[in-house]
This record gives sequence, C-alpha cells and structure tokens, in this order.
Amino acid sequence: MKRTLQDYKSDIKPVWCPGCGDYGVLAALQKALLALEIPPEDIITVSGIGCSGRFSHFLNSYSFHGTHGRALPTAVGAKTAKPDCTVLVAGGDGDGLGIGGGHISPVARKNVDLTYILIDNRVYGLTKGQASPTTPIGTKTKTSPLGVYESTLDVLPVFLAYDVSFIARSISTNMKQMTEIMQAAITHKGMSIVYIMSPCVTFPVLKSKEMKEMYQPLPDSYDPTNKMMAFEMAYKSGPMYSGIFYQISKPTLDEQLDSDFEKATRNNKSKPYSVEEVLNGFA
Ligand SMILES: Cc1ncc(C[n+]2csc(CCOP(=O)(O)OP(=O)(O)O)c2C)c(N)n1
Ligand code: SF4
Repeated sequence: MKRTLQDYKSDIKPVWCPGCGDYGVLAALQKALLALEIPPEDIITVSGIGCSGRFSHFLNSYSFHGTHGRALPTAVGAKTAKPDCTVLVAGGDGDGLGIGGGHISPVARKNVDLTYILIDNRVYGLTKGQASPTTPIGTKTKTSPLGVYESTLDVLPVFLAYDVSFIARSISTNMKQMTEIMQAAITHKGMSIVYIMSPCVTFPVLKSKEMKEMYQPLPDSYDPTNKMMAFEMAYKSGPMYSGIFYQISKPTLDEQLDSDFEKATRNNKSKPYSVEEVLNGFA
C-alpha cells in the first residue's frame, strides 16, 4: 500500500497560533516518517505538557500525552514493552530542559532507542510567556519583569556530556534539513535528540528572521564522531551551527536486556523461564 502524508496526520487539526514554528516541525516529522515508510500503527508518540506537547494529538500514531516533564520516562516504558515500535518523544524547552531536564541523563546512559524532538522557543508558550532555562539573560518576561538574571543553559554541551548517542540541531524554517536529520535520528539505534529552534510568535523571545541569520550548516568536513570537536562547535556563537553534531554506536537498552535475559537463562535451556518461580524464590 502506497502511503501519503495524509496517513501521518490525525483527525485533530493543529490549534497552534498562526505562524508558530511547531507547524514546520510537525510537517518535517510527518515527511520523515513517510520517507522511512514506517506504518503509523508501529509508531508510539509520547509528549509532555506545553504547546509543543500537542504533537501527540496531531500525529497519526499511538499516543500518550503525559504529565509535564515526564515524557522521557514514559517513553522508556513504551519502548521496553514494545521494542519493535518506533518511539517518538516531543516537547518544549520548559518541559524537557526545565522540569524534565533530569530525565535526559538516565535515558542517555541506557541508550534507549527513541527519538526525542525537543522544540526550543526560549519561553513557556502555553502558560503565557514565562522565562525558560534557555531564555537569554536580560529578557523581560512575565516572570522576569526586570530581565532574566539566571545564566542561559548551553543545551548541546549538556547532551554531549551525557553522551547521548545522536545529537543534532536544526531550525523550524529549514524543512529540508529538519526532515533529513529526523530520518537519520529515527534510523539511529539508540537515543537520538533532534533539538530544534522554533519561534513562538505570540511571545517572541526567538524571532524567525534573527534565527535564520544566526544558524548555518556545519562544514562538510565536520566529523560527528569527534566529541571534542562537537563540544567546540556546540559552544560557538558566531556563527551558530546546525546539523548532526554527534553520532556514535553503543549498545541499546533492548540489546542489553536481551543479553541479560540470555545470560540469566543460559544454564537452564531445557526448562522454560517461569516468572512465578522467580517470585516464589522471594516467598
Ligand atoms: C507540574 C506542572 N508544573 C507546571 C505546569 C504548567 N505548565 C504547563 S506547560 C508549561 C511550560 C511549557 O513550556 P515549554 O515546555 O517550553 O513548551 P511550549 O508551550 O513553549 O511549547 C508549564 C510551566 C504543569 N502543567 N505541571
Ligand atoms: S503560544 Fe507560541 S508556542 Fe504556543 S502555539 Fe502560540 S506561537 Fe506556538
């Protein structure tokens, strides 16, 4: 059966403000899934709370719109229960770098095979424009009427320090780059983060025109397996780079679990594994 883009759209029409960057990100994700020919019934989307958290409503897949900042742990459960499914996670900078920021490290260390679309508009959009961990110093918002005084989170170096096995950055106005990166991220075995800068037009801390001028693709000669080079490029602010910063191969959680299961049952091949027997061992 030949699928079309329509197959990846749910019956619920997006309700984002006209001009919101999230429209472009959603379209790129739908195009990437179509190009990879992943059946919608084999996709699980988990999202956090925020305007970007509505991804799970608009994408045609099995979906779970969970609590604020808790999309990643829920997605780990989904992947462990259904290892053959493509697991997608979507959310914003407040959801994923503020309240939920502590969940990235354990998922990275386990190298859970999922793709996290982290959409950064540098503000809390849904709750009407409070400052987030990526709001630049000095910005006046509802929660910083005299200007933000906390230092801005350097996001990519944090992902690199956690050794997330695939790390990329793109911008919501570059459909071609986003789609290509998403395809690579979904195909990657292990945790992939596609970090996308995406303007909120209603609380415009990040503006579309400035964003387009700020980012340029990584040089063709760039080697994404060189971590120290990735740190250097991730810290650069003039110009700021987009593209795949880092990609390495290491065992995933499902591979480790399969291997542990094999070891635990190796000497007992003749006898089927019994959960009941294990539980009785604690009685
Ligand atoms: C535990 C909890 N704390 C706070 C909130 C309120 N809240 C909902 S969304 C949100 C921030 C959303 O910002 P972001 O993740 O950047 O997403 P955006 O709306 O900008 O896409 C907050 C603080 C909540 N729903 N639950
Ligand atoms: S408030 Fe901002 S992030 Fe939310 S839908 Fe509107 S433009 Fe998009």
